[in-house]
Amino acid sequence: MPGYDVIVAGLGGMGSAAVHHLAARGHRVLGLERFGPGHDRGASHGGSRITRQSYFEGAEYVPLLLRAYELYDRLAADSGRDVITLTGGVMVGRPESRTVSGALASARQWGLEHEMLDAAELRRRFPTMAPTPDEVALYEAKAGFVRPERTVLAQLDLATKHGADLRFHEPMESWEPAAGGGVRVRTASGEYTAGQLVITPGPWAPRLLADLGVRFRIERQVQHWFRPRGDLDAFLPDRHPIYIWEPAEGSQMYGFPAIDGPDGGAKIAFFRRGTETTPEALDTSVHPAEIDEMARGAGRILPDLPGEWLRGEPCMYSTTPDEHFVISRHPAHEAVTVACGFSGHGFKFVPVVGEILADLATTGTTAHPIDLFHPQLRLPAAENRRKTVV
Ligand code: PYC
Repeated sequence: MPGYDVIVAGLGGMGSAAVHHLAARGHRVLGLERFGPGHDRGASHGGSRITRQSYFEGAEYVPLLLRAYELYDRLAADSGRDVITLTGGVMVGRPESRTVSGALASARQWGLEHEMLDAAELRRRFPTMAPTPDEVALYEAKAGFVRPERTVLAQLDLATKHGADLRFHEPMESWEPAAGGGVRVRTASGEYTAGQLVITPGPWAPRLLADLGVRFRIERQVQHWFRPRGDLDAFLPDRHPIYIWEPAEGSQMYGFPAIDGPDGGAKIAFFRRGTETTPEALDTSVHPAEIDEMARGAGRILPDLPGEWLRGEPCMYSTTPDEHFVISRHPAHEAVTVACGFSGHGFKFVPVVGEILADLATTGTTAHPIDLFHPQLRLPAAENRRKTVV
């Protein structure tokens, strides 16, 4: 009999969710992680990640989001940690922009509560914001933010309480199918066997999952914190929503209220302005030209935000060509399940991905709708993108 029912390789957002759900269901679980618990070497750090239900990336994501909201609430209750806060959120751009039209299409399709605001009404409700006259916003009261580090630590704690064996600073070096079924996994410290392996590699996907046939692009993305000038209180979470903004003349930006009080600043970043990197080559400095570019972008949409730059932190997106996730049983290996390529919009799904991975690893299937995420059944990238815009 193998040593474990399931081994999970990689304990960032998705892997920590998988060990939590597997252990809570009573399976014998080993979790392996290259760094320490709640580390900042992937895409599960930075204090906040957006959550929202009206989803411009595709209406197919909405059922998963609804379940993720339930599971975040349950995680908060079970762990006693504050992992999700709803502040409301606005998706801003011209009516025909992907951000606005895609969010509106998904809200209509699923009957999600939302309001459409013209530029004057957006400015009236949120005086920090400076839309151009032709910009509109979809406002959603149920948007907000989740806390990535707290979420990972809560899931790891609960997994341990349910009996999972979690080993840090011990990455999976290789794996192979075991003679009688299942898998054999090697690390620098030993060799382990299990009936199933779940690989949640984050930016190590190109190396660990090269055989999936997906071209992952690992992107360095910088998150910036600014102390706004003017009325600091206007940036606090009881008055300020999260936002994703697609200016006609520039790159999509996203940001948060000052969630840790005025001294912590308010976080803002470009959504897709990354440079290609590898985990080993990641440049962890933030350069003056990047700060200037972010300050200019922020100044266009929130004129008071770029008062004083406080700090910046790079993270790594693992992006697929169509920006849809990869979640499935490995097409060539019955005993392996994979979850990767979250393309910068995955953290809000963390607990439901854990539930899906536990389903796939233990039964080979899931009731959740995940056809979009199969590495080989997906539509060509161009068609996938078209599906999200109406
Ligand atoms: O997941 O909503 C999101 C998001 C927006 C920008 C970066 N991530």
